[in-house]
Amino acid sequence: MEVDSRLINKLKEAEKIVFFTGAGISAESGIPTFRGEDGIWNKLSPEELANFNAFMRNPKLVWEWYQYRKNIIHNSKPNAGHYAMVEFEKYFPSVTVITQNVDNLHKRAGSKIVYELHGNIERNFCIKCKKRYDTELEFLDGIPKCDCGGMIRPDVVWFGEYLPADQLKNSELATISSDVFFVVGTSAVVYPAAGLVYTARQYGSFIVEVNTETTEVSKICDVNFQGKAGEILPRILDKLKKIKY
Ligand code: BV8
Ligand code: ZN
Repeated sequence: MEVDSRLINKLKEAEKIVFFTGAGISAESGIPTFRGEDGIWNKLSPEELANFNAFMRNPKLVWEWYQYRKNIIHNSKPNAGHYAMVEFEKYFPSVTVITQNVDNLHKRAGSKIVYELHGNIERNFCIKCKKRYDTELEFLDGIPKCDCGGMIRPDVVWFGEYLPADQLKNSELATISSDVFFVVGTSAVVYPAAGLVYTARQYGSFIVEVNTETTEVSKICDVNFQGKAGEILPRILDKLKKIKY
């Protein structure tokens, strides 16, 4: 894979780097994506799982789905793509990760600034009194209950729910001031997260897509690398090392 010379020239003078990531960055860690051929939503659609009404209608099914995913996540670890993003921090004064993923892998890899737009599967709270439960949960007949008697839910953003305002605001600010904006492993169909790519374009960032397929935003990116993030990001990093020394 030839690393585009335009990208290298941009990286030479860049100070602020943003990595905007989706499920594809965790695919090589063994965590299934949502919409690919092996996507976890092929069997059950997001509407049936990732929304509050679905949870109230069938909390046991939704918890089964999150426990299934948590189990996969607990047995997975960050991959070369996550670690390459961490290493970028050695070469630029500002590196920000904005993720749609709830799997905690960017933090486990060691990224210093991570904004989680859709929450984190390791965190939970009571829907009645909002008490947080970020440790092991006790399941009673398939549903964890709070000491107040309320049901506990995962601290993730479901369809129709607002994204955490601080995470979104900070993500927008980082995007606006970014010199190079990497879009990694996302189908870019979920809003308002995907809107960040258009914000990056509006403010003149150099946009680099890394994806195994073309996506909704491919045409507005300056450079498109078609392939696996765990292979492409380390190769870009190798090129970077040669110019930065
Ligand atoms: C909201 C839950 C305000 C957590 C998820 C315009 C503006 C605002 C809202 C909307 C709008 N238009 C529509 C909406 C509504 C809706 C929406 O966007 N619907 C879409 C589907 C049309 N948005 C919302 O409801 C949002 N809330 O707007 O609030 C509001 C409030 C009240 C009333 C009205 C409005 C909430 C969105 C969050 C939903 N929660 N998940 C969880 O359980 O995980 S979304 C779900 O999709 C995940 O969070 C995931 O992160 C996200 C995006 O998916 P991707 O990460 O991109 O994953 P995907 O599988 O799709 O793609 C993987 C990609 O990787 C592929 O391209 C593949 O080619 C690539 N790939 C695979 N392997 C590799 C790879 N790339 C590189 N290397 C590899 N090895
Ligand atoms: Zn409670």
